[in-house]
Amino acid sequence: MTTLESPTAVGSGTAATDKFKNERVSADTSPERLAAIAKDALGALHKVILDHNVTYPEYRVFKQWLIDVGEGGEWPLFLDVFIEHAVEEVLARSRKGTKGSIEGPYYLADAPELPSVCTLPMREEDKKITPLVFSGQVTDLDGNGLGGAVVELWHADNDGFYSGFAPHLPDWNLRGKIITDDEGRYEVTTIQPAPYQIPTDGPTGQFIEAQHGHPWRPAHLHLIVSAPGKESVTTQLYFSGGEWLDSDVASATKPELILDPKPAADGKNYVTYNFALDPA
Ligand code: MBD
Ligand code: FE
Repeated sequence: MTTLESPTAVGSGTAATDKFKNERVSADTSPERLAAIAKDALGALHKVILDHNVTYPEYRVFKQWLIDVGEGGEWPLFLDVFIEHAVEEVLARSRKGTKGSIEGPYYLADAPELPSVCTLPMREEDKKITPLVFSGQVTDLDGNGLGGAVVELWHADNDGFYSGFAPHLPDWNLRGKIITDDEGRYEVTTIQPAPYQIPTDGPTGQFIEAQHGHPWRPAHLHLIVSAPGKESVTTQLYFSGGEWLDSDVASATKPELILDPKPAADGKNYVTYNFALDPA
C-alpha cells in the first residue's frame, strides 16, 4: 500500500450495494420451490441454534450483527465471500467446459470493447507493475475456435482497488471486453495482480476475526467468457505458487484455474489459457 489505505468496508460496500440494487434481479422460481427452500433454510438455522444451545444474549448479538451488515452496505461482500461458492457448485454440476468460479461483488457490465490484441485501460502508476500478457483461444467443447467470442476481464489494481468501487480510480480502469479474432484467439496485456484483502473494518471483518480467520483472497483475474449459442462462463484465474491459494477466504479456487506465467527477456510475464464453452 502506498498513498491509500486498503479499501474500506463502507466505501466499496456502499458502491457494491448500489450497483446490485440497480440491477433489479428476479428469478422464475415457483412458489412451491421457494416455500421448500425457505422452510429448509430456517430449519437448518434452527438446528444450529438447538445443537449449540444458543442463548438470548447470543441471539441478540446475531440480530445486531445482521443489522450492521446491512447498514454498512456489506451484504454483497459477505454473501459473495461466504455463500456464492455453493451456488456456483450447483451450476458446475451441469458443465463440461472450462470450470467456473464466483462472480464476486465487483463486476460491472458495459466495460469498453477492445480488439483481440489489446491492453486493458490503466493509469501511469499501474504501468510500473510487471505487465502480464494473457493470451489464448475460446472454443466450443470440440475445440473449434469461436470468432467474435467475448472475454470480459476485470481485476483489482496493485493496491486492491476495483474501478467503479473506489472514487480515486478512472472509470473502467483494468476492465475490458475483449472480442476474439476469427479463430477465437485473444491477447490482452494487463498487470500481474496482487493478493486481495477484503475490507476488515466492518461487520464482515469482525466475523472473520471472531473466527480467527484471515481476510485474504489469492491474486486473481475475474472473467466472463461468452459467445453466441454458447453458455457463458463466469470464472476466475489464479497464479501458481501465490499466497492464499489453499485458504481463499471466498472458497473460490479450483486446481484447473491456476495460471503459471513465465517471465520473458522483455520484462513481461506471459501466460496462455484456453476457454471451452458448453452449448447454450
Ligand atoms: C473480491 O475481489 C472478490 O473477488 C470476492 C469474491 C469477494 C470480495 C472481493
Ligand atoms: Fe475479486
